Amino acid sequence: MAIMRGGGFVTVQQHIIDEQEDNSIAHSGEFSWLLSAITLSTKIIASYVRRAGLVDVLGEAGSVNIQGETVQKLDLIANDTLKRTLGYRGNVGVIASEEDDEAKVIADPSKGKYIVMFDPLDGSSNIDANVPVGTIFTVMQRQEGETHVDQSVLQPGHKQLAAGYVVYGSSTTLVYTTGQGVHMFTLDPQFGAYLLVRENLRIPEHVNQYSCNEAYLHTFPKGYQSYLEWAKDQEGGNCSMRYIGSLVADFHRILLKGGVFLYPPTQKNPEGKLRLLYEANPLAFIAEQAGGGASDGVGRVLDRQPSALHERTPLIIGGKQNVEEVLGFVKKHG
Ligand code: AHM
Ligand code: MG
Repeated sequence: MAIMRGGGFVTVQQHIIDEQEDNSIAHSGEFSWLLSAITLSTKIIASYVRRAGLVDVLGEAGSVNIQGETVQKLDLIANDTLKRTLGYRGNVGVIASEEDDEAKVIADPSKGKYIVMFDPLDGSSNIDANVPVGTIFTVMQRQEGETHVDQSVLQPGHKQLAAGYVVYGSSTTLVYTTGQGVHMFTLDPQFGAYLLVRENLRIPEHVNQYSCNEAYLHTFPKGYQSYLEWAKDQEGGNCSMRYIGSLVADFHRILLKGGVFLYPPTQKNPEGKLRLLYEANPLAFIAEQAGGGASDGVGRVLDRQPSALHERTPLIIGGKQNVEEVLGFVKKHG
């Protein structure tokens, strides 16, 4: 149910404005202005997702992105939509996307002081099968005295000012943090507004459920294999597994119900598959803000210094105790 305040609904813009005064990005009104570009984009993307099958948006676009992945038509629509709306916000200086080779400068540093990075349509290989997909985004401050934009985007995740995602599922849901808890909104399709439904979400500390593509098990490092073997024997065999194959949807379930998501290094992706800057970092920020944890198997995701825009990382993310359990095995067995 939508949460009412003073007899009225709370929209996402209103919620940001109401955030405490010591939060500079939220209080300045700038984040509200910037986020309104993202919410507008996600409403447009949601409308395409809802009509998939009726309009010509399903299937492959006939190209491959810089990461060697087949681009779907909806990937392009989502990417263009975000770039177009963010481009009209004067305070956005740099944008970087999973679908583009390089970060793009759209305003000089005196005006465009924010960097926005995004995965426009996470899990897009699932779209033809009507499985939830999503948009993940993060906002950072542009570095002072920036000499080259590529360097400016390579900041560790603990410097994020705000992060969030939208899941296009049975409903369209927005989750965001500016470092003051994690808040969730549902898009009311009748009003076209995101309305507050949960505030200060907390990931359960421990739930006996994991989320992992075990088809690659034989190529995981020993520590991950040992954890998965051990987990199945816990609590009298009452361990379960859920894997959607859209990171944003798997993470959203964990945020609400607990458990742990793992994408270890594999033979095919020795550095891990997921991208550090616009997949792992925003979700790690949200996980920590909700009392959970996120590790790359060595240390905290948010402390990792990126060296490339499309850098990949292994990812262990979810309930605090769940993540520590996995790390115990990874640190012991490698
Ligand atoms: P993408 O759709 O943005 O390229 O993201 C990669 C996706 C994630 O959403 C998901 O967790 C993962 O790839 C699934 O990979 P796999 O099919 O190897 O299990
Ligand atoms: Mg993705």
